[in-house]
Amino acid sequence: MRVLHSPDSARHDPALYMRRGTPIPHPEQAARYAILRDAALQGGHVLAEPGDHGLGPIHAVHDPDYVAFLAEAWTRGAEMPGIADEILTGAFARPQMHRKPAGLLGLAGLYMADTSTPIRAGTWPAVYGAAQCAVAAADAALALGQAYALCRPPGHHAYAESAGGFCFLNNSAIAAARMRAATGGPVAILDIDVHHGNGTQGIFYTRADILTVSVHADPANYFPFYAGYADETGAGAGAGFNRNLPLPEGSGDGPWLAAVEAGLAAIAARGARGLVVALGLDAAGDDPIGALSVTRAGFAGAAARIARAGLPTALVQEGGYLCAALPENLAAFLAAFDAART
Ligand code: OKP
Ligand code: ZN
Repeated sequence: MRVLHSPDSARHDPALYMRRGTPIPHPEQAARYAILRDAALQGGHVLAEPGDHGLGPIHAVHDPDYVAFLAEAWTRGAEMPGIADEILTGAFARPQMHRKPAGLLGLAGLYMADTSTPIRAGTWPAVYGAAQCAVAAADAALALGQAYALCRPPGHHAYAESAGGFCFLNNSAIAAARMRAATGGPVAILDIDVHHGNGTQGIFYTRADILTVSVHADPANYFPFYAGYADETGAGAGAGFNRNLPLPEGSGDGPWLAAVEAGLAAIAARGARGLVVALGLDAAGDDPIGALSVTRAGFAGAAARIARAGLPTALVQEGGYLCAALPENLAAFLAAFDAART
């Protein structure tokens, strides 16, 4: 398996995160990058850096003004008196509030959904490098059959013009748009992160050429709360091209793999020419913020089923947080995918 990774990923290292009123160490730590990279290396996979494909593939799914905000925010930090290591606000625009303020602090609340996405000195190089990995993995998947993008920070909660849920640029969406442009489409995204891929759903909700399918813990009492329900099936030209498969909290391998199979069946029925897997590993039973109970055998089973779909496949890293199972589950997934392809 070709592995695309960017050392700049480690330059975004958020410190704290407010969890239910208590500051805790941010779960999406820079250490995830080296842990996932080393797991891939020890699995015998071939590591490569992505090259620079520019802003074009990013602008294919994101608002240019939002992208410019991400790129420039840190260098405008002097506008925020008292700023230390992070640009972050506690005031957010509600849907009823439409004005775009000039100042940096207000822009942060316009372009972010929550307090989990601080912008630090190294944030833009990290998110840019992750997006480049997604682009290069899409290209490699079409050339070689499959590739894995070690994206960090993750992306599937980012909308066209907002960050949130640890995500800034939607790496999976960027990869899918790249595959759509190269193949003529249609292409599909199968999101198996434990959290619903709300940003990805939002980006493609009215499009029929990029099918979005997400398997996740029921959002009724779990992040991202406000999207991810089974009755969200797409709108306009995209009606019927979004599929959500929420599972009860605590579900294990059996129901999770059944949902993955249902997602793959929906993708096969649409004649997809390429597949992006939003590969969160936080459905694992011992993930520190997960809500399902998937085992290593479960991840291997999902990988084999996805590989056997026979599509050019870009695996794009999403969540999966620090625990002993994290590198084991990545190694098991990549090994099972390769085994099912040979
Ligand atoms: C990003 B990805 C914990 C709330 C968690 C943010 C979760 C972001 C997950 N009390 N809030 O999908 O793994
Ligand atoms: Zn997640």
